[in-house]
This record gives sequence, structure tokens and C-alpha cells, in this order.
Amino acid sequence: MGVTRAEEEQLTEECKQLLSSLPKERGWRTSHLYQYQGFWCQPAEIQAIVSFQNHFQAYDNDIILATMPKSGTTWLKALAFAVVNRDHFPVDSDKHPLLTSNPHDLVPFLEYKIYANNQIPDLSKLSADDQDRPRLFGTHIPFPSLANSVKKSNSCRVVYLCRNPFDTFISSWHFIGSMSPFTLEEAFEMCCRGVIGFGPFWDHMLGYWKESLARPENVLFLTYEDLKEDAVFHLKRLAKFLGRPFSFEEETSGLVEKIAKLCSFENLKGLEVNKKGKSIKNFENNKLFRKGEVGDWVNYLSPLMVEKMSTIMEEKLGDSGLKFKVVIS
Ligand code: PAP
Repeated sequence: MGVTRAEEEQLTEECKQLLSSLPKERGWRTSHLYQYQGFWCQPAEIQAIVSFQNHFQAYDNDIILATMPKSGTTWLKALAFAVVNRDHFPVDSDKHPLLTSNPHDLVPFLEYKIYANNQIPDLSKLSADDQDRPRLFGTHIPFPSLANSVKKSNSCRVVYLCRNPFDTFISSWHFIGSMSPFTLEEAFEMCCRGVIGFGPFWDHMLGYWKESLARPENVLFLTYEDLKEDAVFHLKRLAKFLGRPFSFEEETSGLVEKIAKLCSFENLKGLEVNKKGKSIKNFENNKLFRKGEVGDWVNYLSPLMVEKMSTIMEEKLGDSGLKFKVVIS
């Protein structure tokens, strides 16, 4: 049996049946990961994803923030929330929600919050009919597995934040830490085979990358490294894509810089709300803010490991146009 007692207690019979038909591998956190629609997931995630696929109805102005785990989700949620709600919540107000709530509580995950625990919530109550305040959701689900109403919508917007696989792997490794039954080397080997939560990396990125090229009005592809280099420039791109470009007055008043500062690693990490409490099940908020750097992998991965992953990524990304520089800041 691939599912432990604790995991099993939360699963429906239908989900257990589905799991029994799926390929499985030893998991990083749960006893096993299962390959569902081509990507590796924990049992409870699969149950929630199926529920999302069956029940989620996108509204025209919905915004979905998509990432691989540990590639800057918390940051992207903070930035997008601050941008789309800036009329409602002035950025320099000392009552801004980001000062007292973790970004994951302001932008809920579809698979960990909204559809978790076998619930099918009534989402029509979320500010759907308010054109000025669109619904914001987060997800790690790959593009092809999003609910049809999202994929087919010509008006709801998806923002994908991609991070280089080396830093993403190291960040995951630290996040899961002592819960992992694997050594760093073993986990890395699995990752190279694609076996990491919501992996393979390359398929996840390529799904959103291709969609961003085919439907640039609906899917925006950002990278963690670019954001680190010039948050203000990419915040302007983000605001424009979300249909809320910064006005001349906003730009000259320094608003974009203020949003970048409000959402910066240093600012969020220092807030009381992010030092304690749990916004994601089983994880302290402070674990979401480790180093926030580009290139920390250099302290953990051997040159051979880097070469191996680089070769795999090059092969898999092929002539897609998507590339990673092996940068050390
Ligand atoms: P999640 O998938 O569990 O939501 P996610 O937010 O995607 O995690 O990734 C966490 C990483 O983003 C951490 O990287 P690190 O382990 O290399 O340090 C975290 O430090 C980083 N991070 C969190 N907030 C910010 C931010 N505001 N700016 C830059 N990096 C950030």
C-alpha cells in the first residue's frame, strides 16, 4: 500500500482507487508521490486537483498565479496582491494587509486551501462581480492540468513565475529538511528523473512557457532572477498585463518602488506575521523566507551535479527558447 494511515484518512474512496492505478515513487514528504497527468504529486494534492478540475468555474477577471514549489510563490502573491488592490489598500498605509497577513492567506492556493480536505466551496462570494477587485488564486498545477474553464478563457489571466531549477531544488531541500527520508544526493537524483513535487521541472516550465508565447494576452511568464535584478521594471510589466498599468502620476510618485519594497524579501521576512504562525499546513511561515538569493545552490551542489542538471535541462528545453544562465550573484 502506497499511502500511510494518516494520509489515507483524508482520502475519498474514489481518490484511493485513482491512486491505485497510478505510477508511484517513494516521496519526499509523504510515503509516496504519484504520477497524475504526467506530474508527481502527493495523494492529498491529487484529490484536491481532481476536485478543482471538476468544479472550478473561472470568472473573466480571475487571476491565477502559477509556480513550481519554491520558485517565489510567496513573493509573486505579495506583488500581485499589492498591484491589483492598490486603490483599495494604499501601499503606504500602515494598515496594508501584507503587513499583518502572510501572502498565502491573501492569495489562497487552489490545491492546498480552496479544494483541500475534500471541500467544494462556493467561490462566487469572493469579489467576483467587482471588476476592480478580481479574485486571485495561487497554484502549483501544471498548465495542461488546470481546469478547462481557465485554459479556455480568453479573459482570465495567468502569471507564471519560473526560477532556475538549481535554486528551486535547494530551496525545496531546505524546506522539507528533516522530513525527507533522502540524502541531498538521492533527492537530487530523483529530481533529475523528474520526481519532485509537481515535476518534472522542464515539463512544468515548458507548459506555461509555450502558452505564454501562444497567448501572451492571457499568460505572462516571469522569472525569479529577472525580478531580483529589476523588480520595478517587471512590476510595471505585471501591472500592465493584469490590466492595471501604473499611471504617470503613480510612477512619478514612486509607487512602483514602494510596492517592490513592501514585497521585498527583507521587508516580508521581518514582519511579525511571517515570523510565526502557519499559513501552509505543517510549515511555519518563517520557513517561507530563507535566503531569497540567486545562486545559493553553489554552496550545495557539486560541479558534476550542476553539469548533469544543466545537460538535462538543455535537452528537455530544446529549441523552445527557454534557457537558464548558471548565475552566481
Ligand atoms: P512555496 O512554494 O512553499 O510557496 P515559495 O515562496 O515558492 O515557496 O519559495 C520560497 C523561496 O522564495 C525561498 O527561497 P530560498 O529557500 O532560496 O531562500 C524564499 O526565501 C524565497 N522568497 C520568499 N519571499 C521572497 C521575496 N519577497 N523575495 C525574494 N525571494 C523570496
